[in-house]
Amino acid sequence: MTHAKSDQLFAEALKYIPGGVNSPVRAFRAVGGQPFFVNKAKGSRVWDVDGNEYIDYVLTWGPAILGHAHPKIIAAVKAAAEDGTSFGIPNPREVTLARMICKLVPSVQKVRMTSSGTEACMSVIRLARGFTRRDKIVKFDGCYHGHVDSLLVKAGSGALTFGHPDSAGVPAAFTQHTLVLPYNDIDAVKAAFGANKDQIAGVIVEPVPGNAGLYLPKPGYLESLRGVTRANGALLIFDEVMTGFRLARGGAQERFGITPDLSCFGKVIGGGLPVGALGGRAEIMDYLAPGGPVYQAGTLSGNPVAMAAGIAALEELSGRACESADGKVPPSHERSQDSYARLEQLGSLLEAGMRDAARSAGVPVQFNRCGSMFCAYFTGDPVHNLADAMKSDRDRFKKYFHGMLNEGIYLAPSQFEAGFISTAHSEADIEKTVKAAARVMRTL
Ligand code: HOZ
Repeated sequence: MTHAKSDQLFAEALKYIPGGVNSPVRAFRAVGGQPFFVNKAKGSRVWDVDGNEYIDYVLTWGPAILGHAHPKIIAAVKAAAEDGTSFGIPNPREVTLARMICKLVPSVQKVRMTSSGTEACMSVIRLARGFTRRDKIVKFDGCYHGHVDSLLVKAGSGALTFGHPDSAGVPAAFTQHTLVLPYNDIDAVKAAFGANKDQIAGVIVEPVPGNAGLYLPKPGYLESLRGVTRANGALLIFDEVMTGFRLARGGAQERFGITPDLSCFGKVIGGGLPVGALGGRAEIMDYLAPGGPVYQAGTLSGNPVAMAAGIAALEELSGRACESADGKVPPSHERSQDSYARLEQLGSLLEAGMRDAARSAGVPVQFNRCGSMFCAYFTGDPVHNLADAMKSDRDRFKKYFHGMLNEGIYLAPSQFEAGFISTAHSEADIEKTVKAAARVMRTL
């Protein structure tokens, strides 16, 4: 595999772009080597500028749940762009996407669009504080809620990957109201509420944390979070930027049967264009300006082209369910071979194959999976939180990453990111991936 053209472009990029990239984890620094440059993506594949083809499990970090360049999304984007790329005044597509989200996610009665998941998380924190008139926010170590100042404390994703989970440039005063607790430890949450009576505005959590690899909530954990927040007059905020419309039609909250007060979305909701959103109970959402005192705004929020892509993606994922006359959407598990059943099927095939590959190679691997999200940790111990994730052998991960890349399989270039499967992946893709993993694992 040659990367001459990518290397040349990266050398040029380094001259004009800090680190040569517009988002740090893309730089490959956690795994060594240099990033490749992509100029085409279709279905489950991406092609780099040197003509190499990869089966893609990064999927633009989650959004491409239908695979790359889905024809319905491309058609919707083209049609919307023909009518104008931005109006800065209400457009009908905003209403359509908002109505779809409210139907698909019952905890969301009203929704405000943003242009990224980071913005959604930034605004949701302000809203929670404004609504409760309390200042403190609980977050969990290893969870990442975008590059929001007050939440860049023990953060996951690139912040963790590059060893700056508490970013430089964030004044200590900006994070003094952020309480950071270990995930999956409900006693720690109870203790925090005990020590900060009537001061905690809300608890923000990735219901299935996907920014320190991937680990799942222990049975009863999310239910307990719901109970403790409610008992203390605090809001439960689900950051579903990764899990929304991915782990089920109604996100992790549908999959685990929890009703948060507020939720943040991004990635899948934009069909590959920049869209984020925050939503929740109407009485809380109405605290946002212009009706309420909590200010929030955005020039490109509700952008018609981005809305068109999001509508097409959710329509394709949900079938006619979004538009049903009675407005009721059956939970995904009650529907037969739909997108989510397909993703589950592909996910379990990958999980079984990867576990087999590790077992026969004699390499200790924890293959964590939830629906179409996954992560392989190189440790013999189960991974339930950041401390467990940190036990993974990262040198082994690097070799695994490059071994897979050489086999034409593109995984996230960091131990602390999740992998994603799309409906465009095939059984043959999974089989090829598992066979490659079996070969690579024997070399670790
Ligand atoms: N925040 C993304 C990973 N959790 C990375 C985004 C990117 O580098 O494009």
